[in-house]
Amino acid sequence: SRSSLSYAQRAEEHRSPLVKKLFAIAERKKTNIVLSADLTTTNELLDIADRLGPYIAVLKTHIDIVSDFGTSTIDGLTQLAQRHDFLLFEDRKFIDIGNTVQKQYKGGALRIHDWAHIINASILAGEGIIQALDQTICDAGVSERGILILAEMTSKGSLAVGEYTRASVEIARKYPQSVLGFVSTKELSSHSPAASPNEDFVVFTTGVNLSSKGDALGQQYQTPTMAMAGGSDFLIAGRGIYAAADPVTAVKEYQKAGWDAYQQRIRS
Ligand code: S5P
Repeated sequence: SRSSLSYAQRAEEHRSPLVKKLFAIAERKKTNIVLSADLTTTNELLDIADRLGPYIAVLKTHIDIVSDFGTSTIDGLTQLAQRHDFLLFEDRKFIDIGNTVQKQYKGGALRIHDWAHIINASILAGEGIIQALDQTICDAGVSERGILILAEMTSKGSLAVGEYTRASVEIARKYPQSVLGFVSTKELSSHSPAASPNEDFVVFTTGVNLSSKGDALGQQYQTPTMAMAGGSDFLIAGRGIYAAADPVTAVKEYQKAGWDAYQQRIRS
């Protein structure tokens, strides 16, 4: 099955240039860690991206929480992504009607399409949102842009379950040009009946922490080992890394845990 293949094997067979690049980065740097860099000033964000960049495959941002956001934020992130060989994922969680999300993605104050390789979106509003983002990506003719559908959420009482999650997978299948996969707690497509044999969605799993089970506001964690065993491909960790006493030591621990679990999976 897909989860016993290496990133290199999947890179070779994947049709998306962006996924090929993502898997190639993972192999080169021996990391499946996505740093959720939820810092609130440009200096702090760029500083953590520079120090932890060598150990991660993707840097995930919430660019709207950066209080002094500006051109230097984007230029800085873009330069660091090149220097340290990682991709940029803006965790904007688009959720509106198609016409609105096109404007939020392509223009506005944040210019997300200009700099973020990966974005995510929810299907609460139906298929039109994915159709809209797909159209923007295809029309721009830039190959290194893709969408993850937020098919589940890690917070307590999340309503993104069952039929909603199944619908996320069905919609993803209709937009192979732009939808790379999912943000979910586990691999989803093999549980769904219509899976075609060469389908290969990438699974990003958030709510990953080595030492905590959750926070006071409903966040729920699993460990890197649990997530990889569930078919995850990339592990998103935030406070477990950037809020540690020594973030460099912490990111190396997550990198090792994620990579060991990956190697165990492809060997079994
Ligand atoms: O279901 C989700 C989806 C996301 S993208 N649960 C999440 O926690 N996230 C995001 O992952 C969240 O917005 C935050 O940026 C990160 C988790 O951060 P941590 O500090 O709890 O690891």
